[in-house]
Amino acid sequence: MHGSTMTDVDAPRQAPAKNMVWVPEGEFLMGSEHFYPEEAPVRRASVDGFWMDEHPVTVAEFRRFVKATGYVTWAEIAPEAADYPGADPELLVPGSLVFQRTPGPVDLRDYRNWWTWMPGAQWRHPEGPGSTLHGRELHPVTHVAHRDAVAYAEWAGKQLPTEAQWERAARGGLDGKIFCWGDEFAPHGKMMANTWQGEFPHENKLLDGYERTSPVKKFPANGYGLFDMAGNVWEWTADPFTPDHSQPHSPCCAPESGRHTPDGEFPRRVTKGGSHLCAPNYCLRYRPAARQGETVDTTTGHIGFRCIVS
Ligand SMILES: [Cu+2]
Repeated sequence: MHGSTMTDVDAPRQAPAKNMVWVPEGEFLMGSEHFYPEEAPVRRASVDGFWMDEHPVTVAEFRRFVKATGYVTWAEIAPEAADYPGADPELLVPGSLVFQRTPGPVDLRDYRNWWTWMPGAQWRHPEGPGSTLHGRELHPVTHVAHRDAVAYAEWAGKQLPTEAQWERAARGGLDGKIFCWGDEFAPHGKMMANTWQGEFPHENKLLDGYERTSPVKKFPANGYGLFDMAGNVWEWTADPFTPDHSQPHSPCCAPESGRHTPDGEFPRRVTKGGSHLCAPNYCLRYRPAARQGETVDTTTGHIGFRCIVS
């Protein structure tokens, strides 16, 4: 329910699918100059109106897609040896990257301290073979590569958003604000998104109530009626990411798949929104301007997606 917000002004009468909300056309301020260089400069961008999923694609929704199509995700397929020069052959089995909280402080420059390549980890087993989706039907699906997100979108008759569409949507009509809801991280002490509270990556104070992903729609919607546009999971977009090697990666958000083609690294796409692993003391990427370039084959427990219809 979004009442008489500006979303109603130019909205076509009927949503193309359920649980989609209208993001109105218009100009907005894209980017930020207060955090990371890859977010600058602030510039005027404009998009046409479009429909967007009100929350990230859930486990239940993704399961329907897999049941209907027999689709096999990237993380379920053994990596090709040619894509991993020098890799230990024992690691060339289906798997994915799983976050593991460390017992104490670690060197924050080495993401391998908290990201583990885990054989058997995939969307059905987010923390590895022993883990299940029991009780997590309404959590965002994770461990999906870019092509898995595209395949779902095509099946659903939808598309992945561009970065500009995603950021326009995330801002919810609040131009130039730090967060999707304003400039204050926790207004009146209220947690507005599933992020990391405490010292990353060993101390999670769980002030938001969740250690890993959370069911969608547990935190307030933004001005357009969209949920989970900050935190919970990073979301794939359709846009290529232009790498700038002069800028250091912040590894809490950008584990490397380690996979390379004979021609070099797999291409990168922009991911948006930050995740449950984004910590105030370290990464601060639960903001609409924040962005990361992930290689298209990267799968983890903190990357998902949502779709649009334009
Ligand atoms: Cu982060």
